[in-house]
Amino acid sequence: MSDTLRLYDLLDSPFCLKARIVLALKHVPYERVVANLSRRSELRRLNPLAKVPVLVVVGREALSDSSRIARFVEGEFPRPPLLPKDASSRAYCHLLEEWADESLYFLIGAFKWLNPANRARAYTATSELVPSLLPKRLTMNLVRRGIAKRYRAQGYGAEHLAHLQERMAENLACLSDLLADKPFLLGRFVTLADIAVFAQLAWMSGYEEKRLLEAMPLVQKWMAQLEAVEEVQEAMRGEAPRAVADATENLAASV
Ligand SMILES: N[C@@H](CCC(=O)N[C@@H](CS)C(=O)NCC(=O)O)C(=O)O
Repeated sequence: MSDTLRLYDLLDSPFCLKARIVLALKHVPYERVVANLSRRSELRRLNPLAKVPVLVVVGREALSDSSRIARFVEGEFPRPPLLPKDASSRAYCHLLEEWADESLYFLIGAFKWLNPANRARAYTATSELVPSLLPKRLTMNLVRRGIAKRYRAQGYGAEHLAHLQERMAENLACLSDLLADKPFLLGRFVTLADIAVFAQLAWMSGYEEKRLLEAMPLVQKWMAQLEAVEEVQEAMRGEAPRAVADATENLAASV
């Protein structure tokens, strides 16, 4: 079997960033596939929900969902460990990851797509979604309206932004309290909890609500620490790690 990994990816997706950071920290090389709209049916075959990221282990399986991808990569490439060993810390790590992936994502998605002040930036950041044969602005308008409709179905529109921003401020205050006595969320080492929360807040940093971080020095310090890591910077730019013999051998050995 081939040991090639292929990541269906979008740059302005926090879940893709989470997967890229995990792969980067473990120096696992992969091919990046831009999951633009012309690949929609290809993506749907790999993941019936047509969501990114999807990690394809060529000739073996396709893994969708950033949390599943992270656990697969942890199993195949244990170094450096990103999940705690003991059951209680592991459960706590999982809860923080869920909080990031569900609550924070919901709020930041609303900021990106419902706040008119973010529209130009949202369109630029998401432009790789639109293949060159489609009209960019028209397609982005359709994408935005589709997402706004989903928020509306849950009772939220632009008129609720102030409330959602207040909720984000409360969440950031909790995060700040969690970081008051330790450098990372579970202590001295980076875990998947840090990566999941960081990926969401790094996404928010591209938008007007970045200002909410300014009132949170401990959160800013924690983010700056992660941003200073070269592998994290590469993942943020969408660059895959270069091949490292050790990493590919690791996968091959487990097949
Ligand atoms: N729980 C999934 C969420 C993935 C997700 O929602 N991805 C978004 C991009 S940030 C997506 O592909 N959305 C397309 C859609 O909902 O149609 C994960 O952790 O990977």
